Amino acid sequence: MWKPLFAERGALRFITPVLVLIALAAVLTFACGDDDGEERATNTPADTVADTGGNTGGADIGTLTLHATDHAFRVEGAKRPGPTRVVMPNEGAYDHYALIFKVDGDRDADDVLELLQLFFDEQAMAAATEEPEWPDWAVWKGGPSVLSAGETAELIIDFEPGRYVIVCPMDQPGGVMHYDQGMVTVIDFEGEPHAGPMPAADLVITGEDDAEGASYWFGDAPETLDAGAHLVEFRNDGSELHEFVLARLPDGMTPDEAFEAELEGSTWLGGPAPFGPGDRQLMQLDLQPGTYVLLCFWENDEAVPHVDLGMLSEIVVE
Ligand SMILES: [Cu+2]
Repeated sequence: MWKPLFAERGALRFITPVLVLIALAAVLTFACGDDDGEERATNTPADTVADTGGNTGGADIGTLTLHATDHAFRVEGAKRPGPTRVVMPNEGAYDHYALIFKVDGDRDADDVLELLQLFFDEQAMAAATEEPEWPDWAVWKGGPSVLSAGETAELIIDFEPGRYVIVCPMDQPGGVMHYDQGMVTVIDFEGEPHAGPMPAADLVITGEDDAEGASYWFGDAPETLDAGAHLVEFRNDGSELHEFVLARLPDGMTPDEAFEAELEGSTWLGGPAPFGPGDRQLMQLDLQPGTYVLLCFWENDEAVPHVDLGMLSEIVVE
């Protein structure tokens, strides 16, 4: 299985950056959007928003905006199937996350919350006599992973028609999961699909493994990149789920120093959350100079996170 962010790395424990205290005052003035955290889709051609970013040319791509607030998603835009730009501005004071599941049409948000409770609750897991099996009706479909306050993530995801449940599995502050505080939304992607095509990325990074649970790595991750805009394709060429969590380290810090500090002070950029073999998600990045790390916290059968088994790349942006 997998824990949203808390993963042992030897003696180290990755923790999410603590809340930005300065932003606390600001959050009080935020309009919180819908209180029940759920907006149903309306499917009209107007959902096709003019394509403004990236090198997508004249492609027919939807735009879905997931405003992340403390603690709700406010959803705007395209809910038709096909290639869709998923834009998540983190407008809250805390880190947020948009973990996407494709679910059977007769399932709802409560079914997913019940499932997550079973898998993420350490007491429930400890009490279980054997590890519960993840059901077929909920498929991991990536989405922007942990994203620091004030940052915006932009992925391009090809949605098959059907129902999706999106949750935030963060728990700052106080240890209550954001999805239990209203940060959950259900979207039915239906109607005439966006024709696409998916844009061509200028860089492909793969998630790979030896299919024996022993060795994991990111394929073709560059050691250096030029600053500026990059459209990156993250592709799962492995045999199990992988994720592509991306963080920029604090200025002047080496990766060793950053891990020593449990990545505190890093800027989380919302790289794709776990998705399955054969699948891919694109990400529009605007990189500033610095040192970045790409990480996968999915766990092998022995509950060792992939990051401990090689799934860690450093990228220096110049
Ligand atoms: Cu992995």
